[in-house]
Amino acid sequence: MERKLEGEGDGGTIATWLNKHRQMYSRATRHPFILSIKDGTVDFSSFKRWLGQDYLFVREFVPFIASILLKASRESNDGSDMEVILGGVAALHDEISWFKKEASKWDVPLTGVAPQEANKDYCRFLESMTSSDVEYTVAITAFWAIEAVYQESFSLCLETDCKTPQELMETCKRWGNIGFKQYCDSLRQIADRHLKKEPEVVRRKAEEAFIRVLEFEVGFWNMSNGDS
Ligand code: HMH
Repeated sequence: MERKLEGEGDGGTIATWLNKHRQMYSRATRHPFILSIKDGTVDFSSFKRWLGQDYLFVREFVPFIASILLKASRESNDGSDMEVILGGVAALHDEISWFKKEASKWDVPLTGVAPQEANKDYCRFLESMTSSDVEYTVAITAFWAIEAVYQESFSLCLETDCKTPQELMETCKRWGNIGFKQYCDSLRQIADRHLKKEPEVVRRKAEEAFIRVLEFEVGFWNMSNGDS
């Protein structure tokens, strides 16, 4: 049953939220750390800290995605959601190999590295989202937001006239490329399709999860920059 949701245009729930929370979204996607990559002034020791910490994060991301895959498989639909998420799992597998290669290039150790506070907080949130009590719609909204922040951030560093250092181009392309953008758009469509059907209480939980992701992303960038 289609119903008109209050205060919502035709762009969907996420468009409404992006507009409502645009300041926070922009803090996450145009963080000084990303802007420093874009203008070529990035401190390489910050980049290396980010690399080591993000590897730890990505490893924690695996059970999170697995839990979403499980929830998607239990949804009664044609299985198209599951294929998109499965694509995400495959990309993550590749990403872990990439982190190892990149870390050895930069002499960043990956074993025995302690997660910093902001990373631990974020990973705890991921873990909380794996609970079977968390609705599929809420989890997939968080998933979309996590991927979208990286996509939007790193694609900024690929715009023309950027001074992104050559050594960081591969990193920026990993999340800033058009294929990753299309994948994020597919996640957004899935989230929007489910949000439309949910009662207000679940929609509110999903909005809350979206906002928390933005806060955690800002915290993660601050930590990478050495500001926390
Ligand atoms: C902190 N957010 C963080 N790390 C990532 N690798 C992504 C998002 C995207 O996968």
